[in-house]
Amino acid sequence: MTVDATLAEGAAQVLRDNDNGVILVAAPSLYPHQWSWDAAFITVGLARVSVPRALAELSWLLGAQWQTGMIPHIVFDAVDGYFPGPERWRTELSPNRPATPPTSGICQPPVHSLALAAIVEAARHGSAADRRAATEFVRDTLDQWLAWHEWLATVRDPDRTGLFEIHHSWESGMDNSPRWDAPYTRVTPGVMAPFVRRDLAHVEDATERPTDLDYRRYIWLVDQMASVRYDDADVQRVIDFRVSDVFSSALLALSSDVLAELADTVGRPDAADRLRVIAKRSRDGVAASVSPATGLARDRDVRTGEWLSTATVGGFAPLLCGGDPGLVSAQRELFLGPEWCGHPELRYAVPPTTSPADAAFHPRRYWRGPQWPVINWLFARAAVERGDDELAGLLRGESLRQLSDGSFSEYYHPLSGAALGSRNQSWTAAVALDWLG
Ligand code: 9WN
Repeated sequence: MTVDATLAEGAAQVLRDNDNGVILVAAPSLYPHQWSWDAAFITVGLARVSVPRALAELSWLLGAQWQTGMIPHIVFDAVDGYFPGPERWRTELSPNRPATPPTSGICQPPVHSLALAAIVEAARHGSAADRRAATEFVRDTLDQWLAWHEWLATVRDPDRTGLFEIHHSWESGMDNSPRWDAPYTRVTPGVMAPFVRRDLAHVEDATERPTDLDYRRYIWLVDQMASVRYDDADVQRVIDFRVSDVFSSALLALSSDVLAELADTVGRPDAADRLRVIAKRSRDGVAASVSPATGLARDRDVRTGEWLSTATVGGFAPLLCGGDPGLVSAQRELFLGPEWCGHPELRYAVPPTTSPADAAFHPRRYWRGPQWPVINWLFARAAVERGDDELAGLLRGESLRQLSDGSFSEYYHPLSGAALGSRNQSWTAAVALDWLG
């Protein structure tokens, strides 16, 4: 077997091992449930193996959609082992949650249309039955995906700024990124029920995970949302954390364009039009956030109006959603330059989550510096969408070198290349499989 074939077989094996018969768990022990954006990346990998299995994964996630349109960030499986589980989330307090299965009460970035498109593409090369199933799924579920995008674009962006807000850093998927440091200084946990973290039991070293103070803030926000039964308007009123997320807004733009194309293919120009309105507004919002001083896009603290300027990978949002060619080419240069992928001390030329040149950079701690294969995949996928095959090829090549250790880790030390976090992480295996496909 060639090196690539061995790696692909290893990745496919991880997906088989993490399949519990209903869902693919995000990771074998650290994350024994279905996560929203993980499920999307996992589906991209599954589509390479089996179109029906890929459809089943998305279908399960969609089955947990809230009445508001929100797709929850965790769909809980009937196992224990993760904190916070359903008993801390208490989403049964909300009339909008699905009757079953239990879910968390927040969302994650909207990347699901990329998974849908991957299924349709795989089906094009598959059997007639695959093609029929994929088309029917797009047609039958389109309104649900549309409701999800519209919820983000309206309820989460009441002033139609083009940047939607999040109420917990878990919603960004980049939990402890320095992007959120300033807003978290304004989250001061009060008296709260005690809790025990379970994540630290599953990593080699506690410095790979968020701190205890981070966790107190995370759980405080969960309790605040539960205190108002996850009512969207009330949460906006009481929550200590309201931040416009530029990276996720760029993903909303990209995903809305991709979903609009799919809507056209199933004869839904009405939905396509609505999605293109969202895509344009989000893309404009991302462009307007770019700092003239640094060239990076910025999040914004809704509570104070302050732009947040830490040099994190979130600053490359325009490379995800595209837009003005001048802006995209300036960002591309910065991205490949010496403070980012071209930093001389990096083991692999893929984006660190925080620039090594920034004071907040930490090479081991989760989203504060390590490189995440799924993030590399997103930039590569977006480059393909823009016709930038050169950038996509660079990211693919370097990512596959990084993944050649065969551990399919959650994230990697940007300087030494060491594997960090969970091993056999489903989404890592999935993007490897897609790259090798
Ligand atoms: C909280 C599952 C998830 C990813 C997130 C990642 C991590 C959870 C945690 O794991 O977050 O949602 O417990 O740390 O930050 O992006 O979706 O892989």
